[in-house]
Amino acid sequence: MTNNGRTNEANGSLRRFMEGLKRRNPHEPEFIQAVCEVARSIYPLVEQDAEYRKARILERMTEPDRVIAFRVTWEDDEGNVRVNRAWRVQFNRSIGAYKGGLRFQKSVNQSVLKFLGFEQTFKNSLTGLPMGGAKGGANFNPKGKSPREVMRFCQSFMSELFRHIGADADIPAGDIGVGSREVGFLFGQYMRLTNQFDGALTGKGVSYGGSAIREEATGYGAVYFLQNMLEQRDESMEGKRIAISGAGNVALFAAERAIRDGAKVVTLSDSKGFIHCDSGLDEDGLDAIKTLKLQRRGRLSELDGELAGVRYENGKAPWGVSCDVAMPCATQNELDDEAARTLVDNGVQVVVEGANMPTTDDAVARFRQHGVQIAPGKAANAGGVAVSGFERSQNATRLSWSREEVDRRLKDIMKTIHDKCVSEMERDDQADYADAANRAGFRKVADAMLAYGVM
Ligand code: NDP
Ligand code: 2IT
Repeated sequence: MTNNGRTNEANGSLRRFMEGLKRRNPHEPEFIQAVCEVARSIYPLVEQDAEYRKARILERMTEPDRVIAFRVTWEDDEGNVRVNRAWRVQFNRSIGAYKGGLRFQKSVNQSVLKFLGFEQTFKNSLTGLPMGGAKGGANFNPKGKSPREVMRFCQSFMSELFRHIGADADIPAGDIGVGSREVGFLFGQYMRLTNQFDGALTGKGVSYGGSAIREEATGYGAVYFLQNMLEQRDESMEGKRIAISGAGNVALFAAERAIRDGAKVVTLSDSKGFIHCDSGLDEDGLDAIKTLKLQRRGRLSELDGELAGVRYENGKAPWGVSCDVAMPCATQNELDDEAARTLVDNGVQVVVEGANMPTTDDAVARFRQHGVQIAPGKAANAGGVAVSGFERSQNATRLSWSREEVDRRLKDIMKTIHDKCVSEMERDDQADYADAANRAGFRKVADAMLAYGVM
């Protein structure tokens, strides 16, 4: 058969695979989007390998090991009984115990958690640490809830979840709406129910088994990944204009690292609008924003006119501001084609995904078409789960490592992930960072699955 014939046949069989996936998972657009993006990159590997094909590796990898769904009942401060829906998606444990965060947000549903669990499997593989993929959460909206309501919700949530997790079984952590306060409530209830103090959750406070740098890890790691990309281009962070979206855990620590490393952070955003500081935020300004967002749980709009040189824009995303680097660090599909077009027109060179799947498919296509490099979330934001892996190691050995040691290991892991991507790109000059991350993450999981036989 000619090369063209083979390509057509491969495209046909990828199309049939995607049609089957859509039929089996109706009403799950985020999950289908995530699989489609990965399948396009790895299909050539599957096609070339008779063992992968015979083992139906792609069909098996796109079906979670199990999805646990449960009700969470709790009482609000007025004594009303409230009911939420919750899940833990245990996606794949071929290379280690299930590992991945918990998200509490009104919009959480099974599709979102399946996409996140699927991505997590590849991300965790890229870290080189022995961790499988999982994700969980609930359609609970923490906004406007009192701390006691959040505590009661977390305790009720854990009253079901505890039987499905464990230090060597499944290790949850934080994600949107779940930070160190929530992990504290969750771990307290886990301990009460199991009578165990162990590493069944990560993201714990440092005084009760948490790791140094876990809070900073995702944002710092994304900036370390960017530094590796810039080095590859013979460029540096100095003076780079970086537009960041989000003002949560990932965004704020990405901003901190970027400012300390000489870049100009020109934007941050929340779900209501964004702030623009054309000369670049300084550390004092960032500290004020951290206090507002992480401690007072307020809105960026409260800063309007409060910080010198900072302007608030209501109801808009930050992508209209001219920048060299865009770092979407809020949520999935937050950067669409129109935003991509504006960024390209304004001269963006690099996009680093701090969030999971923040760039829509057509925005990715537009960036590719214009030679803008994209660091995919599963590589660039892997620093968070990597330091969660370090937290597990510290818990298992009853030791705690210094900030310097964790930071050094985080830097090393981000460089290793970057270099794995570069060597995949050297194997195939058509591949970009996203293809490379998908392929590098895939091989390890696929080979472990083959080793176990048919299961
Ligand atoms: P946080 O809850 O700490 O912060 C989320 C931020 O994004 C908030 O500023 C929030 O605004 C904003 N946001 C949320 N949803 C939307 C939306 N629909 N439109 C606009 N803004 C929105 O979450 P994290 O920082 O932990 O997570 C951010 C992203 O990073 C997620 O994609 C997550 O999956 C990913 N990630 C997180 C890791 C971690 O360790 N925490 C690790 C790797 C990836 P507001 O303040 O108004 O709510
Ligand atoms: O998306 C992610 O990688 C996370 N939310 C962190 C998961 C973890 O287990 O630390």
